[in-house]
Amino acid sequence: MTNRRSFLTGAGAGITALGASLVSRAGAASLPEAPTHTSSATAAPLAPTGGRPYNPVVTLNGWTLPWRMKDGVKEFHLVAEPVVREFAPGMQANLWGYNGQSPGPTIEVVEGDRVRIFVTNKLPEHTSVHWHGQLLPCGMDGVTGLTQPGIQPGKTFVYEFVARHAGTFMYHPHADEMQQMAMGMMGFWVTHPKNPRQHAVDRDYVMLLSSYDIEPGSYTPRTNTMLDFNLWTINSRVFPGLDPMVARLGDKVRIRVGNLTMTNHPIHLHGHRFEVAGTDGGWVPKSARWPEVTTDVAVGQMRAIEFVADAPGDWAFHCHKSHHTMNAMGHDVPTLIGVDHRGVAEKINKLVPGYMVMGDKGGSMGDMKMPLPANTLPMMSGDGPFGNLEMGGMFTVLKVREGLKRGDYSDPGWYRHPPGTVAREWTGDGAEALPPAPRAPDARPAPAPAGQAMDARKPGANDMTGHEHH
Ligand SMILES: [Cu+2]
Repeated sequence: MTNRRSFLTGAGAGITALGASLVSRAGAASLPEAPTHTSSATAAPLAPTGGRPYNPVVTLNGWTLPWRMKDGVKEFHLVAEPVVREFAPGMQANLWGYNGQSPGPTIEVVEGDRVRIFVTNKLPEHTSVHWHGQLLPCGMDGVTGLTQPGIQPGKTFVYEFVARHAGTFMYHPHADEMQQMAMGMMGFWVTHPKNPRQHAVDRDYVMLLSSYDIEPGSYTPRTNTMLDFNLWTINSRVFPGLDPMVARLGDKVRIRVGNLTMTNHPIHLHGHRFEVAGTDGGWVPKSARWPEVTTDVAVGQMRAIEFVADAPGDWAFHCHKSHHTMNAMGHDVPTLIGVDHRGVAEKINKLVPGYMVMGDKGGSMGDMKMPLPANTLPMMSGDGPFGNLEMGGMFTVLKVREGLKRGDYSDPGWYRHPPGTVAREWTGDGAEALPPAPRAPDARPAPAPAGQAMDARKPGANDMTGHEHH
């Protein structure tokens, strides 16, 4: 049972170390509402309904958790539970999350706020919530076995602490982590500065990176996969299921990216230069920032990038690992560039109807229409104004436009390029021939010596692209 008086009086310099504790039956009657959200559209920023003012963030294809003020304390109610999340139209997954969704709702508070979070466990096993990056009493840190017992199924725990410093944090279980995080249990936490003019930006996007291993046609992630995931997600969505990020020309934009996958993600933005303005440790001093176009977000890290959206257009924003901008498919496919398949497909088709030749001219699959199992997504897809984008996974578009309204996040459609500013086919100008393209010396392989036959190489089981000599 929580002693609220000692919590409130201890909220200043020396915080009374109260552990996360079970809510009593009497206390449960006065629990704050636990709103749920099932739409996978981006919710409008949630303006503060009380307390100190702040500029709310936008959770891409997600939402912010409403709260209530009780005796000067901001109260939130998280419910850990199984959820169904649409990754993109055409594919849904059985995940675990909070309040109807994975990731859970974003929690937004202000530096100095006293915060109370009720956590109800509707999962079939115990859980806990760790508040990644927060400076808090040890007993509120949410590590099962170390700082608290697990929250058993059906039970509600309460966490109480003061949001001591402004910044960007995450929350996730510290209980059966391998299963629970692989099932999508995570959320974002933003503590706004006391002074809303400090670190002020016009648009503030937040996103969590997570990864899943879901066999095409099935619905539940394989949770013991360590590295070989096949769905790389932003807020448990994949392109083309991700909304664009919208900015008005000249807006100052912040994008906060947290990584709760098992590998690093070099996050890359086209057409702009940005600075890393914050980490989950706090704000980076101005003198310590430098210009970047890609920043690596390592496992368990958050990076807040900031830039001025000074270039109109539709700019790609994505993880630079090319396998992370693809959707589900096996990776045990040999490289077949340069192999002549003519005639082979017809023969195989007699044995295996529907067989198709892939990869002999490269890997482009944008225009291939493959029959897919019921619940999966094409590997590379997304229709753009010039055809198929051949992208999936951790990819979306930053749309910078002149004359948008402040706070208008609706999709402005595709960019209309000024005449003469789009790459085009060269058809000659009638007067000059195409200038010769210089070639690197010895760029072509030497012809085989006369009399020596070129024999085909049998690929070994583990070596599909190596160079063996016969
Ligand atoms: Cu990546």
